[in-house]
Order: sequence, then C-alpha cells, then structure tokens
Amino acid sequence: MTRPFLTGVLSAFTAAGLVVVLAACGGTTKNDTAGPGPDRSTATADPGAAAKEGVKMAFLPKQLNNPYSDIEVGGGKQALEELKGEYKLVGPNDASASSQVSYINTLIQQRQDVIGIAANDPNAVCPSLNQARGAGIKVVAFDSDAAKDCRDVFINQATTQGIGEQLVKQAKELSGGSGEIAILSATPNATNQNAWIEVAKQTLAKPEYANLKLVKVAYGNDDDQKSFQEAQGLLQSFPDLKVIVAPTTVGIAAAARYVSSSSYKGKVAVTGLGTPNQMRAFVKDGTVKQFALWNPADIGYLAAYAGVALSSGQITGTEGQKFKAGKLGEYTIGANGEIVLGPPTTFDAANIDKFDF
Ligand code: RAM
Repeated sequence: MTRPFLTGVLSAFTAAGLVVVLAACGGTTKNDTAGPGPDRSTATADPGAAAKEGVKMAFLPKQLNNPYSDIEVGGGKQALEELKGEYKLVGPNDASASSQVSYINTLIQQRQDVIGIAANDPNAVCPSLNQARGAGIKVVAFDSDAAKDCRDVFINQATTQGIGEQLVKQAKELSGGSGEIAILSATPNATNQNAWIEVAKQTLAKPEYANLKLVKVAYGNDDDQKSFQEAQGLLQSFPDLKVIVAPTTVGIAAAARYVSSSSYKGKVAVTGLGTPNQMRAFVKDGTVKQFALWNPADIGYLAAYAGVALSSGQITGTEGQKFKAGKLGEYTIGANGEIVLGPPTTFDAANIDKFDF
C-alpha cells in the first residue's frame, strides 16, 4: 500500500490508526425518526464479483463552499474515473442540520446507484437515506457519519478516539501544560466534531490533564465570518485563554486569521485540524505552531471505491469484509460498518512545505 502522504505521521497515531475503532462515533447513532434500512447482516457478499462499470455515484458533502470538501470530492471523482463510473456532486451552501434532505430526495428520483454523504446531522438525513436504500441505492457516509442504521458503511478519516486524544495532546503541549483552553467547533449537530469533542472531554478528565481547563465550546458553523467572530468572542470573554482548539478546517483558519492580526498573536495558541494550504501563512508568521489532518482527497477516493464495491456486491457492509481501493490498497470493514482511512499527519514549520492541498 503506497501512501506517501502519511510519511511523518505522529507515532501516537500509528497504533490507533491501524486499529479499526470498535466503538462507533459516540452519541451519534440514535435514530428515532426513521425505520431501519435494509439489514446488511442478512445480505450476502460475493468478494469475487467483478467491479461494475458505469456506477452512478453522487457526492453530497456537508457544504459546497469549503476547500476541504472540494478536495474530498476531488478524490472521489478521480476514483470514479479509474472505475469507469459516473461522478456527480450536489450539496447545500450551509452545513445546517436539515440542509441535505432535499438533495437526497432528488438523488433518489434521479436513480443514482450510490450516495456518498458527509452528514450535517446524524438523524435529520435518516428518513431520506433509508428511502434511498429501500430503492436499492447504496449509502456511503464519509467524513461525518449518519446514524449507523441509515447507511451501509462509514469512511472515517482516522479513529475517533485518536483524533479526540490528539486534540487534547496538542492543547497541552501548546499551553505549557496548564491553563484555560476553548474549542471552536463547526455546527452543533456535526457528527464528526461532536464525536471528537466527546473524546476530548473524556481525555481531559484524566489525571495528566488535570491542569487544563476547558472553558467553552463555541460553534462557528463552518462559516468563515461566524468562526472569526466566535474566536474574537472567546478571547474577549476569557482573557487568560491559552489555546483555541478548532477541530474544523474552517474554524482553525478563521481563528488563526483573527489571532495573527491581533494583540493575542504569540500569546494565544491556535491548533486543531486544518489544510496545509489554508494554514501555511499562519505557520510561517508564527501564529500556529502545529495542527493535524489527513489527506481529504483520500477520503473521497476511498468512499468511491467502497461505493462501487457495494454496488457490485463485493461487500455489504458487514464487519470483516475486505475490498480493494486502488492506490490506497486493501481495506477491511470494521464494527458498525466503519472503514478507517488511516492515521493523520501533524504539520508544523518543518514539514508544511512538503504538502500542497
Ligand atoms: C471541516 C468540516 C469537516 C471536517 C474538517 C476537519 O472542513 O467540518 O467535516 O472533517 O473540517
């Protein structure tokens, strides 16, 4: 398996990233409103089946105007070219909870074979996704999970546990070991950020983090302006704040932009998850010492390969099934239909120029 992107990976992640997470994203699997979709445990897979050509897969990211999503779906497009499938991209301009529902309904009418979705809310999309599955459409959640009984598989960028712990480790290092920290998240409903924050809180409760105090979780809604204002608000409300941890590429870039042009530069650290191209200037000007991410293109790429494998009957989403994902190599489905891409990379002044995405 060749993954040049993953060179320089934090050793703390290596072990965690290779293990498929047993627990699904915490608190994200409740689904009271929709009936369960097709039962994947009873469907039989044919691992020897040929990959179908002409599979129509539509990508529905959280929102369209986010460079992170653009990179993700770019990987999906590339994979579908390799697989001779048909790529489509649709999506809302905001990441609010119900913004994706009408798009799913349209994709059902258009008879797509596969829907790839980064869910803005684990439950709001469920009735529509299960309607799609009832119509024979396979559903691949990627980046941000839908409730597990509304999709066939979930492509997780790294283990939820690993990402949550890493955020807290970064905060501890950058704070010097003690003091106030705040989280600047995406939307209050985002499955992925909420799962990471839950792990971060559990991690902060451990004795080695007793001197770090999480004073607030703020939400910038993955909107640049709102995130900028929330960062400003955090620093006004908490004058002793040492670190802003933003587990969102939109939030970290906005927070870094605010801090870099304020009197807090050099005093308040900004870290979390960002794309190297959006963060480069803030690493160079010293605002940001380190942050992490995976290669978003690989998520879309893996989602497309999983979608075609589902559509071809090679997999059904049951734990232990294996499928090949082109240049990324072979993947095995874990518990709850989860497929983990691999460990993230930590970026800093020493390595950031090696990455261009
Ligand atoms: C933002 C989105 C996305 C998340 C990244 C880290 O772009 O919220 O879902 O995975 O940040």
